[in-house]
Amino acid sequence: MIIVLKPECSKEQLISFKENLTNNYGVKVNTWEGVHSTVLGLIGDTTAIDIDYISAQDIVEDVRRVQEPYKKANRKFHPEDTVIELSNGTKIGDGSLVLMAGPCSVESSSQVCEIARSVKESGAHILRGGAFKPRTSPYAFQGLKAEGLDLLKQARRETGLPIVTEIMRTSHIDMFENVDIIQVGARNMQNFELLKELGKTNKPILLKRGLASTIEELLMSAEYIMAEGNDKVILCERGIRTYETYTRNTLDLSAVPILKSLSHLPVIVDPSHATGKSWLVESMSMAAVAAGADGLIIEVHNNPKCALCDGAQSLTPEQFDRVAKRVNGLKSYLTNN
Ligand SMILES: [Mn+2]
Repeated sequence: MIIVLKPECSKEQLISFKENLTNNYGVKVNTWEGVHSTVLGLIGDTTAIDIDYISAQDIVEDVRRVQEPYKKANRKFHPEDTVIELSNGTKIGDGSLVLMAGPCSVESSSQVCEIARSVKESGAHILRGGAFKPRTSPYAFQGLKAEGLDLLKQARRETGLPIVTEIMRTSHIDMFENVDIIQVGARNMQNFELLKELGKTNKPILLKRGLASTIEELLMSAEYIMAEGNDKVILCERGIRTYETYTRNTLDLSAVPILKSLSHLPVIVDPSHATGKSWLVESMSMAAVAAGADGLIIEVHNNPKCALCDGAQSLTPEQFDRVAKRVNGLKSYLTNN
């Protein structure tokens, strides 16, 4: 962290400010005294220093971080990739391509079980499905809730596929005890109380990027979970809101290599919510794999026209089968060349 002091800063103020920094944060302070102003360079772990507190000091002209404000999610302090292993042996982040597929919402036993069987046959490793749905309108279908969780577990019993589903509130954590991966949706990416509670569990957490969140904000949200002791975080790029209206969101594929370089956590891509259009899912899935994604999460419905949620972006089982074949083909080409 670099701090530029105002020209009028006195010797006494400088000494007491430096003492304050050393005593409170345990950092080493280097000082460069120029003709017009003095510059301080803080060496050590500055993650706990509140940049707003520093800039609020009368003698401070400017302050800038040169180190990322996250530590546990930071590749600098953890160079090896994090690999998350589920109880059935499925690994995420080990260099393979993990496919998560299933309906936006769980609607009925036959619906979710039929989709689970077909996506498994196409090579999916994990079944996705929403039981609690964060909908833009309070009048839209809100999900089957607890019954939806039971139906996901039924589909898991029938197919052996681990399940990933979204949590919306802290008080539901106990209900998610038997879920394999807990998803935090885009709208809850900065629900810090929820993140902290999930950090106290040992469940893998699929953390989606908020629709108006920066890459650094996503990593800071991962840091919230990890700071409580849970380092099993999977990052998910699902499109951000821009001025473009043709697609539901704008898929920020550059986030994939950037996140992989800044962090050791696995990164997956959701081409369904990123585009909102089923015909774009295949090309964006291919692009995500080429960009280095560790996996994809794709919405699949056995009858998209009648889906209670997100039908326009859902693939049919046949379309998913084609996408799975193409991304797996691309992945093996990239691995061997
Ligand atoms: Mn959806």
